[in-house]
Amino acid sequence: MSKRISIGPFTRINGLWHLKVEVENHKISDAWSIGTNFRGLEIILMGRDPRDAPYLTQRICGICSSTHALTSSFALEKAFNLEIPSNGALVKNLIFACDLLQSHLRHFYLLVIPDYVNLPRVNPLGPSLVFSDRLPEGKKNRLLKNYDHSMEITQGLHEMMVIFGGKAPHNHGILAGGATVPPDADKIRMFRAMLSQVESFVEEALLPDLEALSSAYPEYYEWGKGYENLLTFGMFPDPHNPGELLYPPGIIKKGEKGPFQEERVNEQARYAFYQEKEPLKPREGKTTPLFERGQPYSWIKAPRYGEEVFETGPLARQALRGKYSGGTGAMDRIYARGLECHEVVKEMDKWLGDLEPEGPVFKEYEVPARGEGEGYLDAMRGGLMHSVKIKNHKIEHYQIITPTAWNCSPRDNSDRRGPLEEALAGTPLEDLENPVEIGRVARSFDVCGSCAVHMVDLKGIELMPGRKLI
Ligand code: NFE
Repeated sequence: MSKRISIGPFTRINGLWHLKVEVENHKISDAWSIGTNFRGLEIILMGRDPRDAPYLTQRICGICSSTHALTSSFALEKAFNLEIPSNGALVKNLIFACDLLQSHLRHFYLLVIPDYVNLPRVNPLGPSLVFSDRLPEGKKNRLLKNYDHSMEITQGLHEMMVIFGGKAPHNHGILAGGATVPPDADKIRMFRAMLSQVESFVEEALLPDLEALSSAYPEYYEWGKGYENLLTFGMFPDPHNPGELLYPPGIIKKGEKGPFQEERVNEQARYAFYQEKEPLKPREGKTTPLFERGQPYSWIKAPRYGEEVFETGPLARQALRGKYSGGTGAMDRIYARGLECHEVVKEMDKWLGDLEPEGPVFKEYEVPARGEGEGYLDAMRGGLMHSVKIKNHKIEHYQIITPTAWNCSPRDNSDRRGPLEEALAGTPLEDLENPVEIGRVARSFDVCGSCAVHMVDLKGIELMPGRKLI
């Protein structure tokens, strides 16, 4: 007998989101990933001064804000034909790397761990799922201590962002043309001292906790696999080679590596609440909300690579660079994300050493009357794209495609499920009253509903719970 399970709002993710699955014989037979609000940033940006875009687009989200500043500034620098000073590129990378680390660490300790380890229950707001702990007492206690400590470490990472970015989230340090804060010996010394605490935490807490968790739940290397197609736009602009990225772009299709081709990216919206249904490239992309009954069920469009479905994230980056050689299951995503923390801390140490104290961080420029640029860069959760067209010195067109849009997209125009929907299909559920496996697989993607959509549509929310999906 089949059964429907509906979880909404789906918690311990960033932002709002809703998930429905169909279960047959204790196995998920189908899934629907539902973005429940509308993001209208593209509309807000029309007619604005292009230089505002890195600041305004950061407001999409609190957990990955700097990535929008970085990618937006990257797109604008292409539109302005600007080469920025290497010091500025280093400062931008340092700000973004702090944000990446706080996001990855918060994801592991605060969002993932409660799916696998029973935490002490202090004034719970509602009933939680019931499952038995698998970790031995000693490892569990160490993990719980590190859970608390992770909050201090991630707060410290925000404080590090403030050294070069003025505030966190939504920093003021990253903009088109470079950065706002020139490094000096004092700032570098402060940043380095705090970085060494992060490094110790990653090596002494995160890596052993990751090992303990993954060896206690080996079935999650098999569960949550999905299409096994991985995509990265590349990450961290190379401060010394303008136009190059330190982590290269690329794809892995069923185990085969290949180049990433920007012209293949398109968005499809048959199942999304938007007027334009046909596949559109980012340059032509439109954001015309249209709530309608019938097929559509999400405010997230379906980004596709040509006609193929790809997931994106740290696993794609690590696998493409030969740093991770496991599979593509839920635990592989979690493991690769943890390994990336270790690598990024080491990169940051190198970048600090490359900074030229008091050296220039910004290249002055005039905003051209016309121009156009696309920034393809990985955010913490995977490939992020900002596309801008400028006319009469103002933004005429802007489009954003976020990593969560890739990973948590609804079905596309050919009825193919999104990566997370596909990853859930086939997952066994032991206890239908406590379907803890759903959260474990879904959260391995580090979902962010805020980035993928924005701004609440009260009418939509009212209608959503009662709507028939199929
Ligand atoms: Ni709101 Fe984001 C990241 C972006 S998610 S977290 O990483 O862009 O899609």
